[in-house]
Amino acid sequence: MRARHAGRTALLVTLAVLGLSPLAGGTASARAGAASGPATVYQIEVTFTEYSPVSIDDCMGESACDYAEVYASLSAQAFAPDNSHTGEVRNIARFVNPGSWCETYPGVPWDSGTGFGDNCLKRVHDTKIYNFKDVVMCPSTTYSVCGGPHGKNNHRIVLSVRPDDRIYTGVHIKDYDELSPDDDICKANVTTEPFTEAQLQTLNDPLPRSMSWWGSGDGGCSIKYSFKKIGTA
Ligand SMILES: [Ca+2]
Ligand SMILES: [Ca+2]
Repeated sequence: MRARHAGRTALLVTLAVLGLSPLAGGTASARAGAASGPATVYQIEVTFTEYSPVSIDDCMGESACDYAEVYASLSAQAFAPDNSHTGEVRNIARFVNPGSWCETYPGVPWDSGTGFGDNCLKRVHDTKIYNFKDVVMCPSTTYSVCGGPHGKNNHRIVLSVRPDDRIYTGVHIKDYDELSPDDDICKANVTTEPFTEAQLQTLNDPLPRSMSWWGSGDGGCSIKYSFKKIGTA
């Protein structure tokens, strides 16, 4: 769906091979349109910067109230005007069969290294600030499985964005509970307005953007992220 100029290009090539002019009988405006060509594709880097748990309330059994054991999925997508979209996902621990304490109760530290903490629940404390660059995440296109190995500094997603596209950025974090269904403690997401070509040409956030979510008595979140144009394709 994204190659929306391919058919036109193929037609022009075919006509050229046949020695025919696609402009025969055309108007000046038609010629101008044909000369403009496909829209430039901008490579926009979405960086997930910080996560801060807010008002965590996780009193279960012997657990304290102000920390949680989490797994998560982060997503950045470029949406075309027809709502077709392309993008990537980063996953922390796992949504399918979560609950692995991985030796350390309850959950491993946020910055546990690759290999030790890949699929383990991460322990986060209320109001502290956690950098997404420090947590091992795996790349994917879905929340449910990994598409590659876990690693730190895996907090950036590069999107191919055209003029009039919007960018969706979302973070879903869940708190694992042994004795009750897991709690949503972050479902923050923002979709931008359509970008103009001029905006895409100079896109480089001087400060991180922010989004927050508060949807239950179990906790909420504050998330920081940023956009930067790194090239064209
Ligand atoms: Ca809970
Ligand atoms: Ca919990």
